[in-house]
Amino acid sequence: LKKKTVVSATSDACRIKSMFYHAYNSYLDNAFPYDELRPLTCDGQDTWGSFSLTLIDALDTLLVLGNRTEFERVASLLQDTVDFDIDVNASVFETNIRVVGGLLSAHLLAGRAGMELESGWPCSGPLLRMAEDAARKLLPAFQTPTGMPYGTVNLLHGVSPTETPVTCTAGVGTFILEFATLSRLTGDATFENVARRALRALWKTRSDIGLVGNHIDIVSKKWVAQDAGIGAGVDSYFEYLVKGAIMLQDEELLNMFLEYDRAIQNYTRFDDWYLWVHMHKGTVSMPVFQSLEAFWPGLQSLLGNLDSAVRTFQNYYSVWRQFGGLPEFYSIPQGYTVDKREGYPLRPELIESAMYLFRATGDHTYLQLGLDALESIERIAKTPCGYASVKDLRDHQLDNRMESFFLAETIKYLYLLFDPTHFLHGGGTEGDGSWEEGGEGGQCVLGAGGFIFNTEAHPLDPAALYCCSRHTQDRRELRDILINLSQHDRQSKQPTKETEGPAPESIALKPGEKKTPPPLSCPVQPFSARLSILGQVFSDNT
Ligand code: DMJ
Repeated sequence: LKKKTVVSATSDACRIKSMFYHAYNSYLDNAFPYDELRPLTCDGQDTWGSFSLTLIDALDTLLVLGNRTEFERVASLLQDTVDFDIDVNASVFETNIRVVGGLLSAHLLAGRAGMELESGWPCSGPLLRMAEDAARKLLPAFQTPTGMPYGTVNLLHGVSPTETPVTCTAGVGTFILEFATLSRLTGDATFENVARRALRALWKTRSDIGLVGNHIDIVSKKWVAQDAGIGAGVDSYFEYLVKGAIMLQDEELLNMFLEYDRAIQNYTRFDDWYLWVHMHKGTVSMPVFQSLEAFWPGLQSLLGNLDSAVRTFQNYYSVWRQFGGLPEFYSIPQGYTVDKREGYPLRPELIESAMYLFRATGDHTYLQLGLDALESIERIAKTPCGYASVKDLRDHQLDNRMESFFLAETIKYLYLLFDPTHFLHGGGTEGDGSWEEGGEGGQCVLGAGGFIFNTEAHPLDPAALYCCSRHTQDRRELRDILINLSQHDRQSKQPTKETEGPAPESIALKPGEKKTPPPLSCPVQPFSARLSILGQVFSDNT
């Protein structure tokens, strides 16, 4: 039985790879450098910007599938061809999760791809600089009285004076993973600070019963759309509170989520479905399941709420079986699709949850969903030129669009579902075998803390964040020491009176003194401790 499972897992992995290359090669042949492939007309179009979005989004999937040479080729192609200095109005949210997230993840995986790395990697590198460049273009959107960002920014000119101040909740609260990663890798705190400011401002706007709505005026702080739920417009805000808490070991974020979760369970959950309710009254406004909500069981499993995750997954899987895909909206009382929301744009969320739940339970139900998804997509959405969004699951009409998340997320999660020993799942042996240079002269066990996927399925490595923060801290300490030394040198040349004051506090650890260990630890000591070991040079003389 074991042998059979291995054989079929291998052939499933091959089928998923063929699916990827059918779409990917067609994008390169027919659509690059446009953002997206149009799979019915076999050409390309710009959608979310004008930055070869599909290629950026698909870059780390190449490595996930084991294609190091193509990963390296595309990484350098993107450096040569993509320019963010363009007069384009771009979504702050989409640019962050797809472009910044995609480049950050590729940067962090470059070591594993066997690419030549510059000496400061992972705290510097060309893909990191590209990610930073793109993220800087988004910063003007955060310059608002509340710190909550506008939804759209012009990459060249900043926020248009006529820009609407109404942003969806996810558009305010889905930055902490990418922005904290950027800050901690580069040492520039600006990104993490703006993301946190936005999160705190949003937190303060919750209703008396602890819920947030769907769209908010980021200047007046008034809720413009007051439907509270876990789907479209809100979803990744909750996801980032949980994943941000895990990646940054941050209790503030976790507590925010847990308080929301109490209200969500209380007001929106019925028979393990999640409905939409009025954020102030808690009364049901839409008894609808949205396909975007299917990330929730995966998130619950990350929090350890397995029973509830499994039951909710079963509800959503029953909808998949009914239609061979998840319609954008599904009316729970009617048990059918909602008018004008019958499409399935090849979204990843149910497969994503299946991956987490298979990892947590080992139950083959989740592999079955993976097989169902593979079959459906091949049968309904495949065209000679790629895979097309399904316009209507009832009659299988297609749309001339292949969203970049199909290669970034849907295929990646499918592949990872069928490869439970993949390095991205982390766990156990991973840290041992992967010593890699980190920071100048320092070593970090990259990957040792597992990986956190951003909401576009781009894996981020918490160990790299920790190691680069420490590297920055080391440099600051060294700078302070040198300043102290030069002051000390000057003072010692002055008459004795000047040197009689209290000794400046040593930066070295005192004998027996311990630093509180950080939640993730790298196998080297802080710079100050290393100095103190090297003959207590500074502590003895001060
Ligand atoms: C992706 O861009 C992201 O997963 C986002 O959080 C939600 N929408 C799509 C996938 O459905």
